[in-house]
Amino acid sequence: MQTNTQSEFISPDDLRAMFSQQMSDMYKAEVLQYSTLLSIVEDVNENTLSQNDELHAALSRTNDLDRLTQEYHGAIRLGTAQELATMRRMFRILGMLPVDYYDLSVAGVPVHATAFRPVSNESLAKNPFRIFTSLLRLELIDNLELRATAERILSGRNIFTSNAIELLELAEQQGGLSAVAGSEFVSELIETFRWHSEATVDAETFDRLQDAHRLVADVVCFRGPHINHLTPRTLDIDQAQAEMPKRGVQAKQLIEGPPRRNFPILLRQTSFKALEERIRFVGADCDGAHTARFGEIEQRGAALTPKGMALYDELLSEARRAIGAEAVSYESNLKAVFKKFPDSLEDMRIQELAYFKYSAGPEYQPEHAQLFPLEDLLSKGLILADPIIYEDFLPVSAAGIFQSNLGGTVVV
Ligand code: OOG
Ligand code: NI
Repeated sequence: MQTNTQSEFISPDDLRAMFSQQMSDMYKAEVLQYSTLLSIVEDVNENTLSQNDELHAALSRTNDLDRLTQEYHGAIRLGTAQELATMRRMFRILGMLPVDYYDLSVAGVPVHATAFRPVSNESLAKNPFRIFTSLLRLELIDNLELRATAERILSGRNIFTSNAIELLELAEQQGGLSAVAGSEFVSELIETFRWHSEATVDAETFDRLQDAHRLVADVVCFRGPHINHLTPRTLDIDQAQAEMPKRGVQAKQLIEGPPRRNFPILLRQTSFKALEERIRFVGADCDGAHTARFGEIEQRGAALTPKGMALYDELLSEARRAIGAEAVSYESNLKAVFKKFPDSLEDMRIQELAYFKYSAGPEYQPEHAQLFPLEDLLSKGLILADPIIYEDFLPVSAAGIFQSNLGGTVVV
């Protein structure tokens, strides 16, 4: 365990590693299929690496090899701005800061979101875990009386344990936590994300909120923001997708994001369908069912420059427009449209579509510096250019993940 010798505080990176491990253990115990998903990803990654030495070398150069087996992200949905404000303070102790803004109301999902994640290369390399955090937008419920009911229920709940709040305040006052207090803080915070099968409302209220949007019921009717999925990183998402049904896991039909390529870009994601779980309502002998929790996998590729991102957005819209016009399969159409996105590292680099990290190759000597320009050094293999991995999310994909797990009812 690393501590900061000057202050004797445990580092936020270590706290985050503990947090993601405990979250994973809790989710494996709660959602049995998730363990199957993890073993699929492990097998596929092992298989992919054993067949591709170049990929193995590149991942080890960019520090990705060690973090492959760790969960990459999870997701929660909060009910009030106050909950979000306190969550921001909690995540800061774990070295997770809000990055980016995602407005999902444009896709009919009544939330907006950010992702709390490590930002420095060093922290990302130590533990990449991040949480996609959505905030419910009750103002998008048209029925004013129902909106007031939801507001009243949410204002009466407290999603953090009192110990978590105390330790948070201590951490903020001292500028950190000792190893002992830190590990207590993590265990207390984990409680916030635990699943509770007892709803906090009666069956009738649940149904009315569920009718407004399934997501509203999921957020409002429970004691806290249960973690709704965790996502490990796979090196071959198509292989993992094909493997899922073979092991009894019901996969979502489409992989979100760009098509399969030789050199992956951005983010491709797929999930298994949310499980139907028994829940208990307030009131005598009243049981019901709720579907919210699922498992997801993702394959990450190169981060794109604004120019590359504009091309991605343009091609994705083109591909989505074509659907519906004819009965072409989504995947083959996507692949055809994305032919316009160069699929070689050199083209992506020279056309400034993706970001790269440069490093000296094994044969590089100081005198080679005279051989500049860079292109000459690159072509001789003295300097190596590796794509920088995309660390954020994609709004259209996120909306697709939400919808496939909550049904497509639109409230806005
Ligand atoms: C979040 C869905 C978004 C992703 O990977 O894009 C997401 C949710 O369902 O709460 O996790
Ligand atoms: Ni996700």
